[in-house]
Amino acid sequence: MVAGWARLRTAWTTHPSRSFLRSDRGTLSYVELERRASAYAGWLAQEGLRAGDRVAVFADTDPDVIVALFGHHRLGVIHVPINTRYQHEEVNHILSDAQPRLVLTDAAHRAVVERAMTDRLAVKLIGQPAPLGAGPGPTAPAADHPDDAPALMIYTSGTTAKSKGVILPFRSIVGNVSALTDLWGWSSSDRLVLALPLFHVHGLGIGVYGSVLHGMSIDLLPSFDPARVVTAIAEGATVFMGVPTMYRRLVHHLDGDPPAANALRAARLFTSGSAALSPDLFTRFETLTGHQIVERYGMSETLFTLSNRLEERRRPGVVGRPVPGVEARIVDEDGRVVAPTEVGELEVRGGGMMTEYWGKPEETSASFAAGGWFKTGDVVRQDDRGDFQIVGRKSVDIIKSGGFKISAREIEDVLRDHDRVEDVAVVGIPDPEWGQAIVAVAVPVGEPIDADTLPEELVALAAARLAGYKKPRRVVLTKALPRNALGKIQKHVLIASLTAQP
Ligand code: MCA
Ligand code: AMP
Repeated sequence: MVAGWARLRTAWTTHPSRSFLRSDRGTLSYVELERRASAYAGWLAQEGLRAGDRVAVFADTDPDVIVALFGHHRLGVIHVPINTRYQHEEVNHILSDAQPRLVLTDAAHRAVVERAMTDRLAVKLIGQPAPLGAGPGPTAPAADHPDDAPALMIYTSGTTAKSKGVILPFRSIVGNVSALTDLWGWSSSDRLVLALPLFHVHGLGIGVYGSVLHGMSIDLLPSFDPARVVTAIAEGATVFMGVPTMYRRLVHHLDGDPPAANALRAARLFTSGSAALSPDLFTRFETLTGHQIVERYGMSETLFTLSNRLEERRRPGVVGRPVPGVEARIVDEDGRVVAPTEVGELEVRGGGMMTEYWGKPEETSASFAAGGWFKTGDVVRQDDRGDFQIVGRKSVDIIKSGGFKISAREIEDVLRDHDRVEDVAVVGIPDPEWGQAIVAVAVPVGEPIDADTLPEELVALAAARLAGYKKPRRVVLTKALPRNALGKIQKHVLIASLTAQP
């Protein structure tokens, strides 16, 4: 079976008469997708772009973002989506690192791009006037790409301050997404409600590629809205994918609207990923809709690694077994493989593996153990049936809020710029809505003062420089941070004391 580019290319040209997408901006068939992607790729080629060049996309969810993706694939240009919540410093880091030839943006984000740019870069408004227009123009014959050619570069946070570009080749994306969606029984009679952002692999990877690989159609929502999810399903959509925060809001909505809960019974499949789905939420959703959410686990670097099986009764808190093509093992602190029921770090191989962190050979090789095993940093165990449970993460410096991965150090670096901050630690504490909520613990220069305004100033500082979801939800002032004998901040101690006194 062809694993990579050719399979994707065949998939999106095999169903010309089918509807590909419904959105607030109208509908798009597979044939229109092909025509517009080809016209856009022709324009890019005329502008001198070649395979391996990068194009960054910093724009809200829109059909044109998907047209751009397939235009990039036709030419072999690497598609670099940027989180639309980012502010100029965060965007500047990505543009400096990825060195794209072109940035596609929309009216709402253009000012941020222009403020972010250090070098002169071509910037175009997505969808207008020429690049993504449906009008006549040169078209590009789809080039043949090796399966290992890079298709996507996804920026993700690690334990260090700056995000890294994960390079994903066609082989990994197509092989792994089709393996996962085959497990889930996706077929051309399914219709996906897609309300996840198009800049991460959950929405873009499973949502867009998965649909195309099966000739499915997508109801594309501009953002997550429980009422619109219900309407889409009432109108015939069959599949919904979300992060746990979305399910929490959906359950809240359905609690007050029994007919809506009933409408969801008609759907075929609900899946959750990107963060832990609490057993309570799983059960409440099943009670309301009759559906057992299929939970799965993944990572930008490895794509989709573990999933519940459709045919098996799901148990809350369990993320299932390796997706076909993926190998998984559990290792101890010294990298020795442990018995499956012991707790240890999850390492994975095969499947949707990245090829590298862009321009970072040392960090790339440090992230793999001998034999090509990727060190996920997630702490897991297998139950007696061989199913995996995610127990936690090795590093307290990585926080997951609402499905977004956040580096504690990036926030600390910003807060440290306040001239009254002597020391600061950022941690994630358990939170029912977001999974984890960001709390900053700061030591002010000198003594804390009565009615200190430092907490509000620190929140404002973070809000001015970082994406809104990285803003501390709470700031606590203290005289000193707990440190061990080597002087390292004991974040576990902080988390324990903050969790004890909400
Ligand atoms: C929004 N806010 C948040 C978050 N999102 N706060 C903490 N964490 C968040 N994730 C804050 C905003 O800053 C704002 O606060 C307030 O919530 C309302 O903002 P709004 O934009 O209206 O929020 P929203 O549109 O309702 O967003 C919530 C959301 C969103 C829909 C759940 O966070 C989301 O789309 N999450 C999905 C992320 C995702 O796709 N992850 C997949 C990664 P203020 O006004 O005070 O600033 S891929 C992955 O993890 C792997 C590979 C995998 O396995 O899937
Ligand atoms: P990202 O870098 O955004 O791709 O996030 C990947 C991380 O999300 C993983 O390393 C896990 O920590 C977390 N994650 C993804 N899926 C799940 C899940 N089903 N349960 C718990 N954590 C998850």
